[in-house]
Amino acid sequence: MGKIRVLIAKPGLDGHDRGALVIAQALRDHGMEVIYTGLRQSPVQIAQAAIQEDVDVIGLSSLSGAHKTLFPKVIEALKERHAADIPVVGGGVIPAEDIPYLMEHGVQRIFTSGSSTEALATYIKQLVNPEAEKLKAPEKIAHIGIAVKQIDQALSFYTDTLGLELEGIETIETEGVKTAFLKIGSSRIELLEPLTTESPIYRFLNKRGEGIHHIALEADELDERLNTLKSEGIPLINEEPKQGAHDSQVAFIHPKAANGVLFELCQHPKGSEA
Ligand code: B12
Repeated sequence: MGKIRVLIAKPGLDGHDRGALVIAQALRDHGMEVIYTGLRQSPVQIAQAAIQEDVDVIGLSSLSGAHKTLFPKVIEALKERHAADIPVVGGGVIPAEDIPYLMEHGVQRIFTSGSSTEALATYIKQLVNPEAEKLKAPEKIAHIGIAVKQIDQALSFYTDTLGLELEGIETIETEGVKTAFLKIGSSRIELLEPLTTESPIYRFLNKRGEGIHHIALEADELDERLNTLKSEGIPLINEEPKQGAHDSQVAFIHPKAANGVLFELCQHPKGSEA
């Protein structure tokens, strides 16, 4: 397959072209051929340029607030010219509540300020070449980890008050923790008690007190997933999987990637999970 060809276009009458230029350069750095239309292009001009240049993708940038009018007009103009198969993505200053409207009107995806250009490049490669391996989104919450001082004291709330079933107690020496798993539907609550002062749970309790420590997502193909996250510049606590409870392989994503929430990716041996 040759180089991916992208048209970056700036519809509208405003002069905000920094974002479009940043994106154009980033995609070039990822080996794509980028054609930039320049400022103040009408939807029809954009559609014509995309067809003439035979691009694989169109990227629209808008900071003027007119995206709800302009983006669907570009898609209309493509349809009128029998070029509706060229996918359109967008970015700029776009309030979250406008995104569903734009998707309903045919925009494939919106990248707003702060979004990583690595993630955009990966997305475009997959959009243009869907046969390329795509990792599935995690399908369920494997467990929610709660840091407690002592499992023996904490347990009765979960078993007696909430009526959850205690599945088992397990010690994870490498982490210096004792864990109790309580089943809730097909997910679990994991109580975590520190066994040593070196344990991350000990440090957490000292700093923040008892409470939610992490959310674990069931995620297969963990090695590949970590590589993808790394290539997208997502900060990881573990770049390689390590041993978790129940013979699982786990890795933690740094909370600064996720609004202060510590996420664990957790892969169980095939066939072992309910
Ligand atoms: C810099 C700036 C300007 C500069 C523009 C310089 C230039 N050549 O671009 C100047 C000073 C000229 C300017 C002028 C005006 N501005 Co101004 N400006 C900004 C500001 C502060 C930053 C925009 C920016 O460059 N960000 C940096 C770039 C890299 O980020 P970005 O564009 O968001 O791009 C990222 C993503 O959005 C995404 N992305 C962007 N495009 C695309 C495209 C694709 C395909 C993809 C996948 C992703 C993607 O990826 C990028 C990287 O992460 C914003 C406020 C803000 N915080 O956004 C206001 C802002 C855009 N401006 C605004 C306004 C109102 C104006 C003026 C009308 C002010 C005035 N009354 O004169 C004038 C208009 C002048 C004109 N003729 O157009 C408003 C727009 C309001 C709205 N949307 O409803 C904003 C939002 C400020 C505000 N909060 O009110 N502005």
